[in-house]
Amino acid sequence: MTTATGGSPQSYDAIVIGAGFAGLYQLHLLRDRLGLKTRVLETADGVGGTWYWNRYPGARCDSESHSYRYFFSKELHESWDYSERYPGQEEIRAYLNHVADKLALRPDIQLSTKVTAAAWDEAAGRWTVTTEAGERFACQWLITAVGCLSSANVPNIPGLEDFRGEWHHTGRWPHEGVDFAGKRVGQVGTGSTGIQAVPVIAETAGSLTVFQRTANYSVPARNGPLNEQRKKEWRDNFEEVRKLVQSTPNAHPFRISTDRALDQDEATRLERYQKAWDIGGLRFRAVFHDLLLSKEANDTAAEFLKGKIREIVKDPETARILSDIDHPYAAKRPPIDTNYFDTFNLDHVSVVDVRADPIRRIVPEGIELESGAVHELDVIVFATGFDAMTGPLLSIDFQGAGGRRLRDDWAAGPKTWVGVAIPGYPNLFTVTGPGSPSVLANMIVPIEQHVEWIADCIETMRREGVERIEATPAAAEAWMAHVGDAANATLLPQAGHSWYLGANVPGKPRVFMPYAGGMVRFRQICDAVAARGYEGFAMGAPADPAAPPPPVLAEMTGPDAPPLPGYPADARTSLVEAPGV
Ligand code: NA7
Repeated sequence: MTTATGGSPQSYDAIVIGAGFAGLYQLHLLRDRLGLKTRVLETADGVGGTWYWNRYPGARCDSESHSYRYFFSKELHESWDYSERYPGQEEIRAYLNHVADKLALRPDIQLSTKVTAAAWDEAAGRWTVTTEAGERFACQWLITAVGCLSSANVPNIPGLEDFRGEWHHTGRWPHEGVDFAGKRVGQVGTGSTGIQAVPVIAETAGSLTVFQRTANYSVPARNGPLNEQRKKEWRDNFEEVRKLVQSTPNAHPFRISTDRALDQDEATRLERYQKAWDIGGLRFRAVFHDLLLSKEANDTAAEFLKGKIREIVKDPETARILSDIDHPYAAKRPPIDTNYFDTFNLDHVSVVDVRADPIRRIVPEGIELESGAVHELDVIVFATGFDAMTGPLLSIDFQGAGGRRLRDDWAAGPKTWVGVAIPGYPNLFTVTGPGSPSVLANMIVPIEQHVEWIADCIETMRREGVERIEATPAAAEAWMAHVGDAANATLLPQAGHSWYLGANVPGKPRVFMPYAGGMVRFRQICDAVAARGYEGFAMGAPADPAAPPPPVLAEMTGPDAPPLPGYPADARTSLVEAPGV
């Protein structure tokens, strides 16, 4: 392959950034359906996206394996079985490698290539994409498939550079693994990742100290192997599972009950919670319809789950710290686990409440708290999450029409039209960008929907001879207002420190980023946008800054919105039919 570090850039119809679930499928559609000369640029030296990087102990998907796979091809579906109820990191990576081979995608994927900048050339009507190595690519369409959770958030704790031991962030885990045997390990962070990692690290560590800033709920995953009959069932029921995940608001393969917690007597409620606890996983969220809509309803689930922590954890002070949870259940992403709380019953595992006694700094020997206490450590694991949703996009220096910069345009928070397009950035599409249901859903379903919508849009442009497309500022303003309204109709913003709001990254604007209106509604809105000739977009000319908001949004979300397919007629009167996890 020739490269161009000076002179003319290599020319493509489309460049896709990222080779995870989104990038692989986008390449397949653009190349094999539309016949576009397409190239995928990927930082890593393998495909897999988030599943390439997140190799920390216990890394596993919280979506059930029969739903965490592509649904666009029955043949592809039938060519792969997962082995467990929830797929582990290595198996998902193996699946994506299998897909890359099966669809012969590799020749058009350039690995070890980090995109650092992309600039729109108005005269040429093309993007110029620049990599860290100085290669340049030109393309008419630029698609980001960079994921929502790929910019690791290593907290800026003073003294880290002086630490004598080793430290790792879970999202940038060494490929050769980390040997914890007999070592004093400290883990910072108790989100979904930390909760998965604790029991596995504890298996070999000499001691494990968990530094908890915010206590968290967790429901047992009840993971286990799938027997041959189950595998066959998932293979044979492709159409049913596909229909199901495309019809639920959170794109998981189970329905959210239409019953309300507050309509039940206490005994029935507890029985339902216990049953869901026994079944395990994110299904707990689906027991009642009103869990994310009413604080009073949520309190009943929260109390049940806190009671479980106190029941499992033997030491009363440890149980108190772990169950001292300050936010409604599922207002932050609800973790699921394998033996998380039980692990604190082991003699060599302890929790430190760093809300009560915050981390002051890192010293050569370990972690020092405000009280002056020093925890001596050989290894620090940062399970401290990500600069979510905007981080991966803003790590690239996007320069749009007239030299405007995305970092400036999003200084007060991201703005997209239906999660896929940004005013001022023509012919740029963002798969699961801010404003997409993305992380509030089983990611595969929004990814497939976006990727297909983008391919359809480009196909339409080519058919109609339209060279340029750009979201209007009014459409993005209206969409982000709607994203805010959808979140505010739920308890989601009540977890003030969640990464949904950007609150986990100091200085990041607090804007609720994912769309909480549900995947079914979202798909319906996107379909209407396309069917009405791409409303909210300027086709073939720069967007008019004075253009009014697109009527499609008000019509699809207002009181006269069409019913949601498969839902009761009155569902349309509620902005949030039933939000995602
Ligand atoms: P999360 O959910 O953002 O969790 C990060 C954890 O790290 C959380 O407990 C944070 O506490 C904690 N944290 C972050 N910075 C610090 C500092 N400086 N000191 C102490 N504790 C800190 O990330 P995950 O990787 O677990 O999960 C991300 C998503 O990946 C997950 O939701 C799935 O969708 C997959 P805080 O709550 O901010 O007080």
